[in-house]
Amino acid sequence: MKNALENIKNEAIEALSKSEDLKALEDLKVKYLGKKGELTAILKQMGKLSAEERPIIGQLANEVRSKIEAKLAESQEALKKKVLEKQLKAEKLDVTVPGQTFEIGKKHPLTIVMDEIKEIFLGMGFDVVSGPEVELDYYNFEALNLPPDHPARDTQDTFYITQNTLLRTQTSPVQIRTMEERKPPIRIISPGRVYRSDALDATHSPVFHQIEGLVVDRNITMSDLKGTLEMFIKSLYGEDSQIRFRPHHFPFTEPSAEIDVMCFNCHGEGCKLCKGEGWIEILGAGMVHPKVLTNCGIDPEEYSGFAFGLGLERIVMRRFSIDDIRMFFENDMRFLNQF
Ligand code: 2U9
Repeated sequence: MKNALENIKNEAIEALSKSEDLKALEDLKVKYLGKKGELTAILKQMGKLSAEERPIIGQLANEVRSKIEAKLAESQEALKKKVLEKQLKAEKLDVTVPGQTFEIGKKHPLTIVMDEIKEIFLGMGFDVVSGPEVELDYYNFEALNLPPDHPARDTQDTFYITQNTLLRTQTSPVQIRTMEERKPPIRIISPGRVYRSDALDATHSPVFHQIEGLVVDRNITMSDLKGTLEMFIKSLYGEDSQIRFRPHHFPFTEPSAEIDVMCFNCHGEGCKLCKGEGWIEILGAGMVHPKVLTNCGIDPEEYSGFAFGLGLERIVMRRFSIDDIRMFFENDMRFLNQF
């Protein structure tokens, strides 16, 4: 039995030294020291021994158990240390590495100017109203006093979806819908996308942005129109901006005008920026045609109004000296990062 104990001790210590992981150590602990382990098996034979031999073998067995437990603890400690070192190496964090910079988002140039114009009119007591981009022929043309054979209705200019649905060519339908839904006084602007069947080139895009405005109340006159637009242009281009009204014609306004702002580069002399004109066309406007009011259930004998419209891309291109409208939607970060 002495030899058996000695063999178990050597075998166990040898096996513990070779173990590669904590699970293997646990299995060896069960194998040698467990209830059904090899050491226990030997101790069960103690009954066969004489009274003199029993204490000797008992002590030897305890020494073998202690040595195996000591070796087990040492191996567990060594393995745990090895696991920790491996983990630390794998998870090493070099705090001297420079941080990752994240690109922060920026406002698109069209949004910058669109928001500026909205703020100006909100400051003058206007509401901002939106409406559908897929419109009925009625709201985009008929209600605006554009007769069925008017050239603007031609498919050369308009994207038709069906016989009487289309992509709106201006945001005027929003004003029509608002006049159907609200009683005067009305003071709104309607910014948004509009669509025209134009060939894409540096100055034309099939989709662009407009901002239209409408005021309807009692006793609204051309003076109100001139005063409001002058206030708007001075807010947008500075207090010393000068504007001029040129007579024009639109089917939905009478009288109508086109409004220019004096070129801020040459102060009216004429230069490259204003193509030698000295003045830059900014928007169109006029007194709402009585038929349009009537179409919306508003009595032109009791109420009057003015309306205006401007193209956003044209204004933004001039402000930032952008010479190709396609830059607005090609999402070139070299372009967008400049704003
Ligand atoms: C209603 C009645 C009248 C809107 C108007 C203009 C003049 C105008 C152009 C500016 C540049 C379109 O984007 S653009 O090409 N617009 O010149 N727009 S009056 O008149 C209205 C609108 C709604 C009910």
